[in-house]
Amino acid sequence: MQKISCAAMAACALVASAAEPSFKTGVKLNVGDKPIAYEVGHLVPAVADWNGDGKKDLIVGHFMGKDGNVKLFINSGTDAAPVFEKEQSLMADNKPIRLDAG
Ligand SMILES: [Ca+2]
Repeated sequence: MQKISCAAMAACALVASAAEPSFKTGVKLNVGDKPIAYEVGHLVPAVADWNGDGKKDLIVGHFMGKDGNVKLFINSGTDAAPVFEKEQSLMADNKPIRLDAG
């Protein structure tokens, strides 16, 4: 069994039914040639077309202790071969969004 670091983003393709799921080996998601990873904390990924250009972007909640924030990685590639741009902090009222953990 191959382990994937919990602090690094990885994508796995579902290759069976939801009733009997089976996954292909995960691949790390990169910005440029560097994996999307954080030294500490828990990552909660979601995929959505954030900017409405028809390509799926990556949104990541990053929780550390009692605090968390939300990062956005815009996809400038395609859905089949995404190219994620440098992270942006999601903002509200000109401040990074902060989330309470728990
Ligand atoms: Ca998009």
